[in-house]
Amino acid sequence: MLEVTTTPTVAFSDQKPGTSGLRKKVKVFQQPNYTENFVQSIFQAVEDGFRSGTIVVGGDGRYLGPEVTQTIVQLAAANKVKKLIVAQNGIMSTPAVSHVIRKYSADGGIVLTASHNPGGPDNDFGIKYNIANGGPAPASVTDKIYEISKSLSSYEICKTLHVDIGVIGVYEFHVRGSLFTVQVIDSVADYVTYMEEIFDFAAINAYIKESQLQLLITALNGVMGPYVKAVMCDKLGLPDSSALACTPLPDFGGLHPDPNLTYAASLVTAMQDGTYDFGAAFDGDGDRNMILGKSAFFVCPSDSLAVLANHLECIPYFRKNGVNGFARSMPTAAAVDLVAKEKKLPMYEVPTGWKFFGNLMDAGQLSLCGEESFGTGSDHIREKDGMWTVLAWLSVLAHTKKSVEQLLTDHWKQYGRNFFTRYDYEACETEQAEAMMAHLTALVENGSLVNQSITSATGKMYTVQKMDNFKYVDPIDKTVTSKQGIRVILSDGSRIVFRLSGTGSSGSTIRLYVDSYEEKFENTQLSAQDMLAALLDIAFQISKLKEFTGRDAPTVIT
Ligand code: VG1
Ligand code: CO
Repeated sequence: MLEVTTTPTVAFSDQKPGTSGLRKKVKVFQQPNYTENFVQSIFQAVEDGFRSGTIVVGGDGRYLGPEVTQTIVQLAAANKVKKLIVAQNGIMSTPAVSHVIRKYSADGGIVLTASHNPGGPDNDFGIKYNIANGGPAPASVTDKIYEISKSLSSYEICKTLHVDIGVIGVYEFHVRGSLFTVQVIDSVADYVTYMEEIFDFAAINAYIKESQLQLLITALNGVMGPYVKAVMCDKLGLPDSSALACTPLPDFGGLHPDPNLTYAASLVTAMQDGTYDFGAAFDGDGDRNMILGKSAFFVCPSDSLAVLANHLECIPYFRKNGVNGFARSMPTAAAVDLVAKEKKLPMYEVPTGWKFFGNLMDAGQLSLCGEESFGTGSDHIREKDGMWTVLAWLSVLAHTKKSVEQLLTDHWKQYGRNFFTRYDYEACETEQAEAMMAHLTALVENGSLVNQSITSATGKMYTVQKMDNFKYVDPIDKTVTSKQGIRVILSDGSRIVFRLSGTGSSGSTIRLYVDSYEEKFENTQLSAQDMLAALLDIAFQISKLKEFTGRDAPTVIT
């Protein structure tokens, strides 16, 4: 019988989960009791919801993950959780955690990740709670966790309990007169089996062979390494030399594991000479993706979503289950909306963050969704899914026998093109960023810009049609989520959006999104940079971003 100790603690005031879990510097999580307090708050918040008392624990392999996994095991045992399903070595991608929760009918999961944020002793760590549907906990749950964390005075722990999470197996312990089980599983096997049910691997394989398709994939030293090996190398015959950075490293080898043109520049460079036809990168925890065509032809995530929406018949899963509807986060360009209209399917616009898609999926109203932040996924799980997106693209290539670029060009011919860009101003002074948002909020409230014409430095004139702060009413449970981003809608349908990031770990990150639609095919061939220059200038004029923050240029452009 293992001993449970009730350990006195002092509450922390900063454990409020953001867009996707609690993300802080590693040093913050290393403070005495900081991690224990937050995990204890999770267990107390979800206690009533346990059906069988099974919780899945996985993570992206980043620094601090193994220690925190042991702490979770010790806290879970003491908090009367019946069973933990733990990923071998703590490594399980975010989409795989979602799948395992669903497959084993677990009550929830804890994902140890700060996703696309850098890792290592001086960088970020994160803890995210997922509910029984496999998706990120909604605000009702994270608010409860936060409330408990603010007044926590003790936690329950089995300090002497240790499990070797490097070895697959079932471990049983007696705690407080009942059985506590830890099952260590191979995190990749279940996921691969599921992908084989969703996609036609034989067809993809045959196409790769007959067209001699050259692929190049990078895991950016994140959690996806083993998944790339298992799916791309073992099942689809990718040579090891085409699977880059596939060893998960605690600090991601110093990389910023974010699949975009800035942080995955190594992939872009390697593809520029045209040797490869298809490239992809994933983020630290494997839920994001970037898709590139030959010569590093960039697929904008908003377009990726629209092209997939237009071709779901290429994927056996959708041929079997049908397609119920599409959704995107508010800042995502509206390319997919046009596909929904053409196919006469419901279209939903939700706030930023994957948690908002779950209810629609559970209610059978949503099949495919995405975010501009390199996230795409379907109702096969309740997280965005990087590998799924790559397999979806390969299915479309195999079915249509078109190149990535041809698919995009044909799409723009049929639907027109939504030019889109996002400017990130990372680690701004919080006071300055908040002052800018307050200035924009005042403009929304006083309506002074509506019907006003503004001329850009390039000489193009726009008229403001509407300005608001995005508010979402969940169609299923009617929960209201307000203040999700300032939108400036212009009379030609173009859009400017401002919001503050909810995933950063220092200062405030301002995100500026612009989106402009072109119907004429000749115009769809122009460069996104040229097409959006005027709109960006209008955005700076309205927001006074440069004046408020002193920043002349963004830190990242996607
Ligand atoms: C960002 C993205 C958002 C995404 C979230 C989590 O949030 O904008 O679209 O869902 O990261 O992605 P924010 O609040 O920083 O804008 V992941 O892959 O980091 O879990
Ligand atoms: Co991620």
